[in-house]
Amino acid sequence: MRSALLLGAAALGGCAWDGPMSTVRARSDFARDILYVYGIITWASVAIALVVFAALGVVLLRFREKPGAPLPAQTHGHTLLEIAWTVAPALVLLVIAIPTIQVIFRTQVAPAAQALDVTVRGRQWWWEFRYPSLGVVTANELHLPAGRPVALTLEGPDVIHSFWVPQLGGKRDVIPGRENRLTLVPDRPGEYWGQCAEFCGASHANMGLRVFVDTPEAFARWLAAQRATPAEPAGLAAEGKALYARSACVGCHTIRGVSAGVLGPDLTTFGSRTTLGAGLLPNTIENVTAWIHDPGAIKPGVKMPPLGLTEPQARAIATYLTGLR
Ligand code: HEC
Ligand SMILES: [Cu+2]
Repeated sequence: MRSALLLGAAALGGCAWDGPMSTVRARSDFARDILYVYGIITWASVAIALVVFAALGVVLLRFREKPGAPLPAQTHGHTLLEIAWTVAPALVLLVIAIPTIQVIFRTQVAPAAQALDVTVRGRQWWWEFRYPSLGVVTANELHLPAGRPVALTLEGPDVIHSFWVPQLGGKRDVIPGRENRLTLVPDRPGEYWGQCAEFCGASHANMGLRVFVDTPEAFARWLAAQRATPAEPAGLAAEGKALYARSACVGCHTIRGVSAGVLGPDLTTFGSRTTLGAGLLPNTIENVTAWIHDPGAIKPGVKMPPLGLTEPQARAIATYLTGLR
């Protein structure tokens, strides 16, 4: 009994109505469609369970063995019963199938003409976001304007990932060599958490993302900051920039005007991100210093090698990078 209670408590501990990854608080048309099907299936299951358990209760009570009672009537091949238990499940399936198929088609429609195009590239173990029409590239934190349709093109260079932001939509697979699409209209400003939902290797569990749905004005401000050339750093940050520019970092990372690597996230405005390492840690100088020093100690299997920098060197670069905003 006690272990059952403990197990139950542990399982329920994962439930939260309004957590940052709640599927029952839809914040886009896509998520609302999914929630609608989810609601139908849940309530249909509840209704069926009530009928089944009520029937079970009646049978258990009425047909209990009583001392001296004769064997109850035995039934074989009851045509009406057989028809009933064939038709009833078929009806249940129909009730589930019609809205499900409707929603499948609705969530596959071509994007609206005024939709904002974003290419989402899932990589081991981070996300790249490209806005081809705006000329912006960023990583791990996607900004979208509220109320405007967005057309995501999902692709990737390595293995299969799955893009999933429970309050906005997904899961939709990100498959190398083909383009999947996901179209949605985020309707309320806020911060929404996402997660890769297809096992993709050592740090799959550490492949998170954030979506910031901004008011149109806040989105315009964010966009302007992404496009601006960051101010020339001074002091420790200037030392960091010089160190960065002559380290192997430049082979993997892009910082507009400084380096043009493509294996790792674009760091042009890294300081404007709230998290480090695909949602893993808050983006602070301390954490970035530790990351640069030995990323594998923070994120198992990470595709960024330790580069043998001393702690003060790592700190100088971290100061430079977190100042890029
Ligand atoms: C071999 C390629 C490679 C080299 C060299 C490299 N990195 Fe990385 N870096 C990556 C990859 C890949 C990631 C993404 C890791 C992840 O989140 O799974 C990354 C992530 C990062 C991040 C976190 C970005 C984010 O959005 O969270 C920072 C900061 C960073 N690198 C800085 C550096 C610095 C500074 C150097 C040089 C000292 C460097 N990197 C050298 C490949 C590289
Ligand atoms: Cu994954």
